[in-house]
Amino acid sequence: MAAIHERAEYGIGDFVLLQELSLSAFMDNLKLRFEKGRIYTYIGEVVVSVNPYRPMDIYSPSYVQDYKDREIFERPPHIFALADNAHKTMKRQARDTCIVISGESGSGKTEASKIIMRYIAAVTNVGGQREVERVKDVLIKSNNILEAFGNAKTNRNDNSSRFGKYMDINFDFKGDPVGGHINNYLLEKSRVVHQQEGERNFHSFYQLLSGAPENMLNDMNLSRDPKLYKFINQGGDHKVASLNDKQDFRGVMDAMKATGFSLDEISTAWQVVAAVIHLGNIEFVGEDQAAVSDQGLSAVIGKMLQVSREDLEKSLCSRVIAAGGNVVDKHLNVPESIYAAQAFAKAMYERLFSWVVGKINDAIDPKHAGYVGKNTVIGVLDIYGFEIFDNNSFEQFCINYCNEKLQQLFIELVLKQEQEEYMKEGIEWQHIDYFNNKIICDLVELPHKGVFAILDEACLNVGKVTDEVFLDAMSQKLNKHDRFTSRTNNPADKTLEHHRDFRIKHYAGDVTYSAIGFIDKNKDTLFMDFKRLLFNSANPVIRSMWPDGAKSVTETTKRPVTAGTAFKISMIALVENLASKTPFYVRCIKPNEVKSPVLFDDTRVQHQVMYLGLLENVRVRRAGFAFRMPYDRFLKRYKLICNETWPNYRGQVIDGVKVIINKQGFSSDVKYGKSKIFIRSPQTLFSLEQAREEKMPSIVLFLQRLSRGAL
Ligand code: AD9
Ligand code: MG
Repeated sequence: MAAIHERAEYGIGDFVLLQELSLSAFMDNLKLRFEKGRIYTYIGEVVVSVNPYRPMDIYSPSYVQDYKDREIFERPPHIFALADNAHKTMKRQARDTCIVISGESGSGKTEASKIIMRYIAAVTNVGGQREVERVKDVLIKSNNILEAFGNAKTNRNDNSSRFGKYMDINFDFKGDPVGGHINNYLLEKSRVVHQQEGERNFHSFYQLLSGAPENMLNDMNLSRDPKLYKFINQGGDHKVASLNDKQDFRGVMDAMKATGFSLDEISTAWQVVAAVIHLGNIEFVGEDQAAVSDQGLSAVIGKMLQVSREDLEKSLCSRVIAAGGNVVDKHLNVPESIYAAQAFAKAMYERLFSWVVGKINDAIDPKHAGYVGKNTVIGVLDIYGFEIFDNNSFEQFCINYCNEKLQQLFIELVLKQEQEEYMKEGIEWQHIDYFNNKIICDLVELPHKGVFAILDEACLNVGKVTDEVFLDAMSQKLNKHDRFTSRTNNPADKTLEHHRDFRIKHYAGDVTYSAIGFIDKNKDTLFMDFKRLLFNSANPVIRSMWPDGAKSVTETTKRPVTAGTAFKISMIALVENLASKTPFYVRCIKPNEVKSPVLFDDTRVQHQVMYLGLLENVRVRRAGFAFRMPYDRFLKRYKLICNETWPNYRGQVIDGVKVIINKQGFSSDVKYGKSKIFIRSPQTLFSLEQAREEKMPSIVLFLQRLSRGAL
């Protein structure tokens, strides 16, 4: 209905209202709206958002006021309306809600999540309680910190989230935020040691080098030039036009202080970042037994981590192992030491990131804020989008699996919700077919025969644990699966260039993965030596990041859960959590590959519209009943089009609604539910709205005369 509040030149504000539903009609409308700067369009209550790639003047306080406490159809489509709806539902019905933001890399998910958080912050705490203000401040500023340590420039997005984030915001009974909690998912830590051409390491590295004061860098023996450091110079040019590393460094420092990080904690965080940078430049010499070639460099790393140079070098060049009850030192050769140094750098950074998330969680823990009463939550999910790179590895596999899970949830909930609403209101329901991507989720996650299970099994192999073994096992077990291909299964397929490639037909497109590195990344082993080294650091903050370093060498430990399985478990839990809440959806679309504010790439957009199932979404809304509205709202809105109900109807609300419908001749197009009227066709709604528009001038005149006392 939102379209009615906009001029026709902006297209239709709700796809449900398209005169005739076809892919081309959908595309034309989306394109027209994008070109007119209307980036939001509804499908019922779902918000479709097209990345404008330019600052938009639609988030100011006056817009906030426009959307506050309004119904979704009262104003032009906006993500504020969705945020308001989620907040209202949570507050009025004391129900947990969640906002699921999906779309491919660079489509605007993270921006959407920040806009939603800022809206919620703007409309709450009118009483100005200090603690609530603090919580809101931390919630918003935490984004700076998380993005610094968890985002990076990729070839898809200058500010790409390289971790998944689910944030619960807790509200008290008045609807004010009193705390929150962040769950983070699988940081892409391989980036710490390796970047593809055109990409960067995490922002934090460049922020430190550009933004840290001279004396701080001197203390860290660092130069300002990222080109000098191997772990952060592999992608080529490190300058990103859309980012200001120097300024962002200051922003992160302020945010850390506001969040309650102590000065010691802040400097430790940057020392770990510095240690990782230096670790990238360490080199090893020696025949069978590796030794660090530049002891000056290991001394600097030791200083950063507050461990002795000797202990550090020992951890890099040897391994303590328990053999037959004896504890022995096993020397590493040069390749093994290089491998160890990389594993160490990745693990250090990952621990740092989790520790940062933990600190933010401490600061926003509702209990910490003294809040112990019952509270409801709004969960906001902003997770890495579906991605296809030139070279896709274990990380892309996990990220794309995650997107499959979310798509599956969308399918289930959108259908489930409709079905439940009809049942609740006692209305018959008509089924619409979807492409169901469950088959792909199963391909990845099923016990024994899914990719993760096959991978785990390959990792357990004694002796020949290689990526080839894993690929062979997949080729055998998934031979019949029409969503899986490898060279073994399909030798004629020349698109699988490398014999170690395999391809999955995802709901969002075909992705060719290289099996190289899957075993290693899945096992994710870090020698105990490093854990122990940092557990014994003289710096208590570093020690606190490595509590598991306390174990003794001979202590037998259970085989740790593999990275893939851990990810799978966390995704299943996430989906269960989301399914238990009332969901709201933002479907983000990337208009082009070149970050242009004016280019609408039809082919790319059409592809996204198709795989996101947006057309089916509209069909579901239309096949049943395109519109539903509580009786009281309906009467209030349309009573002016009927003499019997204007200016006031004295009987039961539902009877008033029936009078209007019968008078207009629409009785065959509606059904009366328990609390709402259901309108089947958009045309009926058009006519009602038109009748209302036509009546408006005379009503306005009537009201004016009334106020002048002329009546
Ligand atoms: V990824 O999966 O994390 O790689 P996102 O999160 O979907 O991706 P992001 O929100 O980071 O994409 O958006 C990419 C860029 O698009 C932003 O850095 C902005 O420059 C631009 N963008 C996105 N949404 C908006 C908006 N509503 N207004 C203005 C926007 N610019
Ligand atoms: Mg993002």
